[in-house]
Amino acid sequence: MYKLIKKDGKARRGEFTTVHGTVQTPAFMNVATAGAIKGGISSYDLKNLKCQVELCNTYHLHLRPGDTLIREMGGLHRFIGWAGPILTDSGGFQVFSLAQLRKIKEEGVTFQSHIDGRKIFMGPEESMRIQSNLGSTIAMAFDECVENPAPYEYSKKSCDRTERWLYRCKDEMTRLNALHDTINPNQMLFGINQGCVYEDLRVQHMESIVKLDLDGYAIGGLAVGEPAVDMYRIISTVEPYMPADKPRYLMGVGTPVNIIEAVSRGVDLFDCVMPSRNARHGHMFTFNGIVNIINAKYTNDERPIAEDCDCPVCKNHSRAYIRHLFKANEMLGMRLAVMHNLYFYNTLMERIREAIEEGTFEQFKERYVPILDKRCK
Ligand code: PRF
Ligand code: ZN
Repeated sequence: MYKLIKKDGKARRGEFTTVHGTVQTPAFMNVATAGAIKGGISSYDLKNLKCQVELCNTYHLHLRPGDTLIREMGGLHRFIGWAGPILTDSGGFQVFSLAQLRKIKEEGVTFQSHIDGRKIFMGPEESMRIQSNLGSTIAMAFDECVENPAPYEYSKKSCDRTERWLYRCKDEMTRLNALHDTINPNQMLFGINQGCVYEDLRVQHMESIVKLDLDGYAIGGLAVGEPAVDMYRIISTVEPYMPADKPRYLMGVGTPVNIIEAVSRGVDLFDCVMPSRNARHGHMFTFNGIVNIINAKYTNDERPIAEDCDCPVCKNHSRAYIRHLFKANEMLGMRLAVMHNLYFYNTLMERIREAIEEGTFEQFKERYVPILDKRCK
C-alpha cells in the first residue's frame, strides 16, 4: 500500500508498506543480481548502509542455483539472509540484454543461457512461477525492453505483446498467490510501461496497463542509450497517466543527477548497478562530486573519501589506505568502495526525502545537479 505524505512540485514523499516492511520513498533499491551485492557485501552489511530494499534477478537465480532450490531453502529472504523487502526483476530485460540466440514468439522467449549455453524458454507464466518460488516481496511483469533506437512499427508491435503478456502475468500471479503452499501469498505485481521514445505509444500503453489495477507501475525501456533529455521527456509524458496512489519505479536509473531529475518529475523508486559497478573501478560518489580513488594525488591523503560522510568506511579509513588497497589488488579495497557508494546513494535518497518534506526540493536540485556528476575539486 502506498501513502502519499507530502508533495513538493511533482516530487512525492511517500510510504510504501509491504509484508516485509515499510519503504520510505523516494528510495533506491540496492542491486543484488544473483543474491549478492557485487564487491563482497552481505545482507547484514546493508543494514549499516541505510539500504531499504534489495533487488534480485529472476533470470540469474533461475539459471543458478535454480528457483526450485531456493524454494526448498525456504525462499529468497531466508536464502540470502535479508528480511526486508525484495523486488525481483522478471527476466524480461536480462533475456534481451544477456542471453544469446533469442527467439521471441507470442508464447514467450527461447534463449541460450549465458552461463552454459543451455536452451531455455521463458514466458509470462514461467517468469511468475519462478518469482513465486523465490517468494520476493514484489514481482515484476514479464516484458520486452526494445533496444534504442527501434523503429516505430516494431515498438508498437512489441508494446502490444507486452500488454497481452501482462494479462497473463496477472492471471498466473493470482493463481499462484491462492495456492496453499506459496512462499509469499501476498506477492505484489508491478506492471512495466514500454513504447521506446514514442510519446503516443507510451501514453496508450500506460493507459491500458493502469486498467489492470496492479500494486505499482514501472517505466521500463529507458536508460538504454537514448539521450537523457529523451528520458526526461518520456517520464514527463507518462507521469500524468500513472495512478497517484501507487508507487512509480524507473527501472535501471541512474546517475545521482538522473535520480534527482526523475524525482522532480514524480518518480518514487530506482535501481542501478552504478554505485557498485563504479566503486569497483575506484569511482567514488560524494556530495562534492566524483573522487577517483586510484588517482596519484590521493597517495598520501589522510582524509576519508568524503569528509561529510558518516559511513563505516569514512569513519575508519583514509583515501591513502583505500587507494593502496586498490593498487595492491586487495579485495578489501573494492568492498570498502562499494560500501561507501551504496551509503552515498541511500543517503542521497534520504536527503531528497528531507528536502521534499521541508518543501525545499527545488533548491536542493539547483544546488546539487551542477556538482554531483562532476569530478570533485
Ligand atoms: N524491463 C525490465 N527490467 C529492466 C528494464 C526494462 O525495461 C530496464 C530499462 N532500463 C532496466 N531493467 N523488466
Ligand atoms: Zn563514506
